[in-house]
Amino acid sequence: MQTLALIIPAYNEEKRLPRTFDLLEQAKNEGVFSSVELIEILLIDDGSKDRTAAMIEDYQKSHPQYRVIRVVPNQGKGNAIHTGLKAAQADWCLIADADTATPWDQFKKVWAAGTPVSIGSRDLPESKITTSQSWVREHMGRTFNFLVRMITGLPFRDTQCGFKLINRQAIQPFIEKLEVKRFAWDVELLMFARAYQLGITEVPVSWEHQDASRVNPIKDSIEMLIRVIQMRLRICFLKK
Ligand SMILES: Nc1nc2c(ncn2[C@@H]2O[C@H](COP(=O)(O)OP(=O)(O)O)[C@@H](O)[C@H]2O)c(=O)[nH]1
Ligand SMILES: [Mg+2]
Repeated sequence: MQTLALIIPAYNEEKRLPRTFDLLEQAKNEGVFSSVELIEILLIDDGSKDRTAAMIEDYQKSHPQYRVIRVVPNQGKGNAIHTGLKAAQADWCLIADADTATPWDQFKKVWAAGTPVSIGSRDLPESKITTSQSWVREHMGRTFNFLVRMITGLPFRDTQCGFKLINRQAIQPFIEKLEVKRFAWDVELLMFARAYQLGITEVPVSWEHQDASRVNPIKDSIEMLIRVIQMRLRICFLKK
């Protein structure tokens, strides 16, 4: 049986993580992960200023599968995910946000896609958005994805959903080349996956917006766009 690791980046998530852990335990009991052997749950605490790491360590006493890796100081979501991908031992890594905006049962859909990289999407006809984000955030997201398609030629409607299944072996040839430490990390990984001819599927998932976002729709979107343009230039000169 193939093995699975969960990778959850966490920045100041002391308040949102307990619900995520409850939902995860519930999903495990309901057999959401029965097609794989779930061997590790890695939380990457990215220099949080609250009790995130201590809270996970407490939880770990009764749930030994959970493990916290601390990055100090805060370096960004992309860096946290790269850290998790390098630390994981499993065949597959499911990257998920700390706020369970995409319910755990959506794992079945990305798993069924069967490609080395399968990305959850909030912008396909079959995606199901149960609680929307604000008009501004939704349109910033759409515009960002439009520009990503224009600049990179990637065909995806939504590169930024925090729910992605990745075959660990398949990304080994380029994992050390990933450089984008903050929120545009997804676009970089997808550009590398395409350059290395990995199969990528965009999978419609359900999504429920959670409050208390750590992403600033204006400042972070501008930074992300600059990164995407830099990546586009860098990937032109990519040597395998
Ligand atoms: N490691 C790390 N994770 C972050 C950072 N900022 C946000 N995250 C994580 O990224 C995920 C998505 O963040 P969230 O605030 O829900 O963003 P949104 O729902 O996309 O607006 C959560 O798991 C956060 O803890 C950061 O600076 N470092
Ligand atoms: Mg969120």
